[in-house]
This record gives sequence, C-alpha cells and structure tokens, in this order.
Amino acid sequence: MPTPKISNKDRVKGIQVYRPFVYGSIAKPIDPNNRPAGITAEHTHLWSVYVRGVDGEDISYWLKKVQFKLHETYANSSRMIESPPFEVTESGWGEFEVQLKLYFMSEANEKAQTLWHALKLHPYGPDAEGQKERREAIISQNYEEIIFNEPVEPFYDILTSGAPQPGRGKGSKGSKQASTIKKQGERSAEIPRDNSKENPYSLKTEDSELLRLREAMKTVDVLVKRERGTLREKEERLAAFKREAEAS
Ligand code: SLL
Repeated sequence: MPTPKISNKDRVKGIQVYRPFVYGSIAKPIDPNNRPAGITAEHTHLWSVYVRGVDGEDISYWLKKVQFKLHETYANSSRMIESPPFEVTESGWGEFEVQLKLYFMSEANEKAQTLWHALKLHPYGPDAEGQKERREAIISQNYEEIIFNEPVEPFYDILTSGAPQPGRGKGSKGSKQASTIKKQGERSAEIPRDNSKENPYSLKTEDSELLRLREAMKTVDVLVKRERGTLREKEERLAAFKREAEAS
C-alpha cells in the first residue's frame, strides 16, 4: 500500500518521543519423562520469542504488528502477529537468530524497524550445569527504546495519549483517542520501580548501576590524585637535576 506523502510541515518539530519495550525469548527444556503430546522426538525445548511492553505495559497503541522470521527449518518460518501478545511459541532443538520486524500504526507514517534476537536454549555462565539439572527456563531479553523523531501530528497525538487505560476499553484507541484531551506526561516512558524475574530493568537496577558508577568514579579520582602526586615528584626531581646540571 503506498504510504501517503507527508510533508515536513506535518511533523512536530524538535520533538522526540521515546517508547520503551523489551524483546527476547524464554525457553524451557522438555522433560523426557513428561513430553507434551504431539512434539517431534528431536525437539528438546519449548520456547517463545516476544516483543512486549516493560512490565506488561500495553504497547499496541503504537506497535501495530510484528513479523517474526524463524529459521528455515520451521514450517511457515515467517510469522506475522497482528495483535498482542506479540509472540511466537514453538518447540525445537537448536538456537538461531530470529528476525523481528516491528510495524507501527499507519498514522505513524514510519517504516518498519528490524531487530535481531539470538534465541537462547542453553544456560551459560558459572551455574550452567546446575541450571541444566534443574531444567530452568532460559530467559534472554533486551530492553530497547524506539525513538520517533519529529513524529507526524496524528501519531504524536496517539503517542502522547498513551496506552488505553484499563476500564476505558478499546474505544479510547484510534480516532476517538486522538480527539480526547491530551494529558501530556500522564503516561511516561519511566521504567518500573522494582525488577522481577521477567524484567530486570527497573529504577532499582538503575540505582545500583549509578552507585556502581559513582564508586568507579571515586576510584578514578584516587588514581588521578596518585598520578598527580607521582607527576609532581618527577617534576621536582627534574628541577633538582636541572639545578645540579647548571651548578656543575
Ligand atoms: C543450529 N544453526 O544448527 C542452528 C540451526 C535450527 C533449529 C538451528 C526446528 C527444527 C524443526 C529447529 O529447532 N531448528 O522443527 O524441523 O543449531
């Protein structure tokens, strides 16, 4: 479908709207003694690959659909998911790169964006063996922010009106939403306060990261002071040598 021509004057100048989301996968090893029916014998894992809001936030007000491109060993390897949850659940035996193509609401007049996610089935790191034994789920996910640079007016309205509030129903979407009074800043791209198993990105994580950075800066300060001290010593010795050389 040809996209309507949007001239630059239809864009909201100087504005960038950020929308956070997470994408990733969760994989569970199949218990050989309790195999779900209808799964091929070679398949060792059940997995899902997904795109979702941070902490379950509804992102379908700006994200229209997601195309997941699986490895070609899968039948119908290209899967278009047109409504939330934007995810594909499958079984398999191997890891591969999944291509995710994010399509925005048509009002956005934005091209689809492509991301890649490496599907992880196997644990790694110091406790890999333990995790394997306990048949733990393997979560591999990334936090991402999409930046809409100078969005067109209708999309800016949609973005700033935010996700439909629970109880307000579907009617708050689309054209009706655009006509409601904008409460700018009511919805925010703030990350959640606490992290959970599914979502390691929180203000708490951010805080501890900041603390770590502050500690690192202190260390750098100490190192800089020490270096300055050494430099001063060397300069003093150099000056002494010079004086000696001049005197002799
Ligand atoms: C590997 N390069 O060798 C990867 C490919 C493909 C995984 C992994 C499904 C198989 C099916 C499946 O697990 N494909 O249903 O036929 O590890």
